[in-house]
Amino acid sequence: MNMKLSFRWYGEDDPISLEYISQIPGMRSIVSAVYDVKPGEVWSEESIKKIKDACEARGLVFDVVESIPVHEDIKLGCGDVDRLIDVYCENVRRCAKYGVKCVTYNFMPVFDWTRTQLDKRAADGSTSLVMYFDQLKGLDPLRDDIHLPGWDSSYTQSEVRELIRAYGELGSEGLWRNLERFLERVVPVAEECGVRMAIHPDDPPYPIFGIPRIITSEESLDRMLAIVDSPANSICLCTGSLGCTRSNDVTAMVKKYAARDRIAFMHIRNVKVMDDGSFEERAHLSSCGSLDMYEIVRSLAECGFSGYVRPDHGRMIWGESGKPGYGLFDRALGAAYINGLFEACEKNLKGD
Ligand code: DNO
Repeated sequence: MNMKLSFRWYGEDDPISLEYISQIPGMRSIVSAVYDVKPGEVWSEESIKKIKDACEARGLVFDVVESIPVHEDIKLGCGDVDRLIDVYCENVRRCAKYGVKCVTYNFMPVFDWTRTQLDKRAADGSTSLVMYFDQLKGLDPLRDDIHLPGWDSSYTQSEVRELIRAYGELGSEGLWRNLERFLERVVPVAEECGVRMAIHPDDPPYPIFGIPRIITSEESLDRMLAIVDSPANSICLCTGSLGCTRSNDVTAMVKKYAARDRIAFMHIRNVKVMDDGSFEERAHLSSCGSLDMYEIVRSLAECGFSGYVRPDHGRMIWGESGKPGYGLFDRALGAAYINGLFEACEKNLKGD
């Protein structure tokens, strides 16, 4: 198969061992990060090498980083931005030195992905992450104490309010300007050291509580790719993030960006979009959600896609507990399904 199958591993503290991950058929790459420093700090070579060595000892390759987090001041365009971007570039160089080929990041203000519940029980007893608009209604972060799952709990409520105010003032055009400044500096460095930067779309791809979100649609991906026209400025195309709004045609997006060689990394998972626009994370199979996984994989195979793919968030099944979305069992089932789709599509194209 052309694509490189990968799995996210949260380092030594991850309850899922590299040994277990290596037992998933076809598994090749580990997606990880240095977790012992804060955003905006330099990653020690020792920490990077430790991940590499641990992976190699299990026959795996550490060649994808998710994420080198972008410091809030870079997104806000305040404080010591130039120095923080220098640090970012240095981290890209250091990762490259130890074999990393793809660096995933996002440009979401304050919070990464947002859901209203992480353990919604389905009729079959499995649990998954959901976003129900009903549960958001009436909440106002400027007034209420809100701790939505997935939100960085290190912020105090007053810091959150201050950030929301600052981003409100900055607006989406301001955020775009800061993304431009970031990419214009980082992409040439990535290019030089053989790394592809892969932006993760905003999840979900619409503003929440008035905080701007800019990487949400085909139009915005076109705009971001045009900032620096280079394969080193690419997309981490997350089907579940882009696919949780009906206005995105995920298959068409995969076709377009794979044909232009701008997808460095695929996050594959399925979501069921409900009538009111709320959504539930579901099993990977096409029939379980709103996305056609066969069409998505076929579009990749048709372009000879040779980038990285990982099964994204799984449900919790078979009594497993742990980090929501990141258990072993359902993600392993997702990996097996992804293998099957790629094998079938690639063989079909060869006329076997
Ligand atoms: C969620 C992930 C995201 C992703 C970051 C990339 O589980 O897909 O948190 O890692 O947005 O920077």
